[in-house]
Amino acid sequence: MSAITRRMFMMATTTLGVLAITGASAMADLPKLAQKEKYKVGFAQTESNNPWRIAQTESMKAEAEKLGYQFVYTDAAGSAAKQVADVNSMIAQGVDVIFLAPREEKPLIPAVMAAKKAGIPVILLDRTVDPSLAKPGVDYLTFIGSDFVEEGKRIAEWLIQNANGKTKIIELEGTTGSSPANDRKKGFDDAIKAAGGFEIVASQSGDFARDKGRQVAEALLQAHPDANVIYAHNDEMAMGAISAIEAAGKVPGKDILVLSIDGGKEAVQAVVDGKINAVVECNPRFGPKAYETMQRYAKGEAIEPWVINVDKFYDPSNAAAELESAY
Ligand code: GYE
Repeated sequence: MSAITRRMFMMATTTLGVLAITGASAMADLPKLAQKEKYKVGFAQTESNNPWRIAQTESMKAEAEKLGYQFVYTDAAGSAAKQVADVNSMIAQGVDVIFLAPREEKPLIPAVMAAKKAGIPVILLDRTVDPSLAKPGVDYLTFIGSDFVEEGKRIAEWLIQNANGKTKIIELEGTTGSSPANDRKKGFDDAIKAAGGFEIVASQSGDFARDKGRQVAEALLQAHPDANVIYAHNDEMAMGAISAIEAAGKVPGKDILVLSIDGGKEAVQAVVDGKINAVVECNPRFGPKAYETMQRYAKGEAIEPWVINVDKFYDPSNAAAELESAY
């Protein structure tokens, strides 16, 4: 390299460094997306074993149909390995964009990188990937989803205000290695520790699933008969926990407080019925925002690294009034 070209190269790298910080032009690395009337979009779903997932798929599909887009859909049935294969098959089918709900933070990195290499923009939906291994605006376009740390913190704050002497907590974690499980735990645990006077007597994964949640809650209630709070990382496990509490001859919502995240209709109804004490919403209706973000990118707009979904909060003060609008 001559002195001049070396100097120019150094200037370019410094400029790139600065641009990377400003965000917008960091997107230089990303695959481009042409402006078109109709797109062929791929949605790589992680599993379909709960109402949240089914509502999300429905929203993605219905909105694609409304726009006249071709919708390529896969369901990884709870397997990260299958989800990587699903993304590869979408690449082979030449979709314009891949919407990916990554089951776990690390195992889906190869899928994100393969799409980037193939020149197909990826938008992460509802869960994200390990930020030290893949970055928004560089390896994938953006993450659309909730602030899970905040969700955990909001539930903890409700408990801190309304515990009434109930301080022994069982935590039912979501899928191990998934971003909502990691972050809902962090947000809740940190706030509870900072408040003082509470004890998390057990914290175990129920894999975001109802029956697993019920089984884990049953075992943990037996091992910790003095537990009087159950915090579940999603509604499905909270509903499972309610069955476990009732099977133990106790009253959910009274003897044992039940806290949840998702805010589907069944859970909001359980708040009305007094079986769940508080729920943070995590709305699965992603369709409109997903395609709008894609279109903004095609138009050449700078896309923010995180398109944040704003969550509602349900407790006895508003559950009855909000029931109709819950998904
Ligand atoms: O809370 C849960 C689902 O990733 C935000 O995954 C999502 C979570 C949601 O299976 O019910």
